[in-house]
Amino acid sequence: MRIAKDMNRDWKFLKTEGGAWESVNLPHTWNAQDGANGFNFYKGACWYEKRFQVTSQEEGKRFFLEFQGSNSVTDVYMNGKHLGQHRGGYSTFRFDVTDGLAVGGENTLSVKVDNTVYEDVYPQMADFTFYGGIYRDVALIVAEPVHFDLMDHGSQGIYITQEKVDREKAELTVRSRISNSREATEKVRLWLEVLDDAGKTVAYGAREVFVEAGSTAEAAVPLSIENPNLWHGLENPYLYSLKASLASCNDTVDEVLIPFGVRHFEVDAEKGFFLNGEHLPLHGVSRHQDRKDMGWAITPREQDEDMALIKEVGANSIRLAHYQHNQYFYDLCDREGMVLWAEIPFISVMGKSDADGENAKQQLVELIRQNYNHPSIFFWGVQNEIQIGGEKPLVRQVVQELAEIAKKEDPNRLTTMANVMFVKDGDPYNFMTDTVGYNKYYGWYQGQAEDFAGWLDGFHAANPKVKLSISEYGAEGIIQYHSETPKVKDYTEEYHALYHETVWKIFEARPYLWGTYVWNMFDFGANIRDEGGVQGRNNKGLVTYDRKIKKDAFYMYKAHWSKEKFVHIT
Ligand code: GCB
Repeated sequence: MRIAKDMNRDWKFLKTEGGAWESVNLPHTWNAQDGANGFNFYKGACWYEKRFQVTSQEEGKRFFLEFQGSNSVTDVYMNGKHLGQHRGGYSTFRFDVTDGLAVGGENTLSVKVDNTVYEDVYPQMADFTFYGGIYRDVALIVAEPVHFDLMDHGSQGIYITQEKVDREKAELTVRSRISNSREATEKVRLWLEVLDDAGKTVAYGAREVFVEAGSTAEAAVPLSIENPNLWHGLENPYLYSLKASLASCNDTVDEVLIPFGVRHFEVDAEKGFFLNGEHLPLHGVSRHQDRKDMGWAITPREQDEDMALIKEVGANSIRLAHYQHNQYFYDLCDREGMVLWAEIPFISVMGKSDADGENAKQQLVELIRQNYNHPSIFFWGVQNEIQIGGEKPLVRQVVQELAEIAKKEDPNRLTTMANVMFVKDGDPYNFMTDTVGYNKYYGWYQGQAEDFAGWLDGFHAANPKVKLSISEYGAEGIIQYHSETPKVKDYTEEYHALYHETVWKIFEARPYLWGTYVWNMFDFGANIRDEGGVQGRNNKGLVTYDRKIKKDAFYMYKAHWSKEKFVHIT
């Protein structure tokens, strides 16, 4: 049976050539302090090293090293041998380290991580700090020679497709990839069982699969759940579990448990978002993954705290900007009932020497395969404000290809993207994805908050078939600044609150908007910024960077969105 060994402790870290090694534990970033202090933070290649033992009882197993996120170009060496490189800072990646591992002895794992900006690794230019380091968990997975595939773009090797779901029945297809590293063909028995939340079996299926020596085979098994309990957002985030196991010669050799939920949904260009046939206006916030003095090297404690604040404000949807977040957070969203927009960091610009956006495509495939089974995800976002100006037809083509890849990987979810102001109304670009979002900043970067009404109605009248959302809107609000007569762009907490109150009224009266996403739930580190005298930070959050202070606008949304009862004092 497989086991995952925690590899987070007792690393050595070296920042600069010729410098001193220091002891660290993961998650770790070398920019925890300098990353939020203005324009200069350390970008370059740093080294991590860890020694560990593998006991002789583990002879004959397969070993995989799993990194859940390391920013952004990572080279892995085992006992001096280069195992490979991963480009991209947000997805899980694994290396099969079996060959060259000293079983019954000590091993040295060396990892070079580089957060230099490369032209072909996304993102290159964006309004957030690119914290360097192995900032998520590392594990050593020890598996039997026959196991569910661990090498398919960092996925679990098991994909649950919801073919057709309604109140009477959920028809599923479970596609399993099975790997055999033995030197002979193996006959394995694949056993799939769906358990309800009380652990009772509600569906099952089995298959015999022949897996040739040194290869991977796939098996698709249909399963159906009668009268399913539907996953229904905050109201009923009901989860089943899929227990998938493999037996060879009657011995169970691998087993995984995958939580999942069943639901159906659609977006209507006039009426908005529907979950299980019921209208559900998406009251959304965006979230970045960093925290003051920690950067991206956060732990479950910070993730839980973020979720508690998002629930408190009453949001039912999150845009996880602008990259793949930690698996822990997607699991949390499944359990809490958040409707998610998940996206890749294809932001602002395509590298001049990048011919076809290869790295964006790779990150999209990783995002989808790694997160395929999360019921909370409804939208795959393929780009954010990527510049498609006249001389850049190639960028349009790459966006089109990304949308096609997302559909091919996952025909059952909707594609989306976050456009910037300069996409013209009526532009066919608006139809490359199933739905679109616009990042709009009336009342901050241009005009007045009230201007939203005219723009929205004009856009909707000119493009009645576009399924429209507001993927970002917001204003800076710095808690040290106050005014009794707040004005546009004065950075005060009062203007921030007034802006949101004005804009929210406009959105609420327009049911054709399928979702709206406050930019941002939390202030975040943005090294390029110098806003209102605060260097290195974007202050558009409803809550401060350290999560200690909820701004006035937080309470405004809480009053509108939350079901919590308010006491009116007269
Ligand atoms: C945007 C970007 C986001 C920025 C935001 C802002 O449109 O997508 O990454 O942080 O504007 O605050 O300017």
